[in-house]
Amino acid sequence: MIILHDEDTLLHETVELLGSKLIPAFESPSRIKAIVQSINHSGKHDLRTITASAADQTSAVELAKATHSTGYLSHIQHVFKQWLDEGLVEEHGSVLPECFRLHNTANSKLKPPKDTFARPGYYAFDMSSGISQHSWRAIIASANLAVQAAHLLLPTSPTSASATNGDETEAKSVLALCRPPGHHCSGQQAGGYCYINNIALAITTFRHFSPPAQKTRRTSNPHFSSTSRLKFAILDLDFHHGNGTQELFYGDPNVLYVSIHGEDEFPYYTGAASETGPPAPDPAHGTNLNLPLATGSSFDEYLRKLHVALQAVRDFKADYLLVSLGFDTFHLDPLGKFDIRTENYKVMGWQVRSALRDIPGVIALEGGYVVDRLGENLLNFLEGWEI
Ligand code: Q9C
Ligand code: ZN
Repeated sequence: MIILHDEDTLLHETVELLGSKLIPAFESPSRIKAIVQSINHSGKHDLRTITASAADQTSAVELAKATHSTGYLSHIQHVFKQWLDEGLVEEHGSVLPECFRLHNTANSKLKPPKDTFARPGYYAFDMSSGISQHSWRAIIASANLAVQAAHLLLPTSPTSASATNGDETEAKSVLALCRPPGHHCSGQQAGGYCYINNIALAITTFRHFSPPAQKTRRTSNPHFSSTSRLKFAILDLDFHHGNGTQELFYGDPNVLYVSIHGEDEFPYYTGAASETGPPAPDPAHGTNLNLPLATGSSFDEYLRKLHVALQAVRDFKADYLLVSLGFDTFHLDPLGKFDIRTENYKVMGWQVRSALRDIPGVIALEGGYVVDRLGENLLNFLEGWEI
């Protein structure tokens, strides 16, 4: 597997509340360090450590504007320095929100507060979205990894890994070691450790940089015109529902979002099976599939949902697959509640890949918080994938 990593992703280091105690965030730089160490030790994969150039960073920000508002991006970039200058945070501290935007009949068009201290609450939906001194660099490096992974799969890219391996049915895939993760974040609210939706940037990259011939594709479906836009299927395997990704593509008939996640868990307000896209006859009806799974579920129960998910992805006939890969489904995870073991990830990887072998895919890392088991869990998933 081609695996992309950028050391700048280690620069983001923040805190969160555990009950009423402020602790170092579970989403920590040590996660990526542990994964990289395991990959190196295995000697098995094509690990490419890259550094986003100034041009890459500019390009990632431009691509991010298709997903996030400029006010939001500017806030994430500058808020730490503004807090520092106003004495609201110490050099090694974190910016955290206080008062979230609230439903309000009198003023439906809420503007960001003028008060520097109040602004983080406008641009976040929870308190697991702190911003430290160098967070922005890590956030952009993380997004750039997803962008570069997409570039490697584009048919015309000079650095292309090429769409296939020579064998027509064997499409390439690239894993991006994204950190911070992305699937909880949509237009202009950080949350759940996410700031930029990395998967969405990969999709924007495919759309923006595909050669004209691929931008529109022929379809055999007589109900649509002879050409349609590129189609994408997102398979979200993180323990948590990817509310941000769902929100971004809910009305998009060319993007299928499928998620298996803990029922009634964070982020609490989304992820129900009833969320199937806009009502018919909207063309996006049916392009959202939530498969909530009871907490405590076994791997057998998980596999049953996975088969439903994979069948939906197959039926959608996407041009590209995006996998939001989280290891917080692990039985020991502090934030997850499924009974999934290390060896199960090999089966999981094999199941996904054997069902979707013909679709080129970007795999982006999301959650997973048992740091000293992350490496082996990921290696098992990849081993299954590459059988
Ligand atoms: N303070 C991902 O797995 N809640 N995000 C933490 C402890 C946030 C999970 C509760 C969980 C976010 C990408
Ligand atoms: Zn998660």
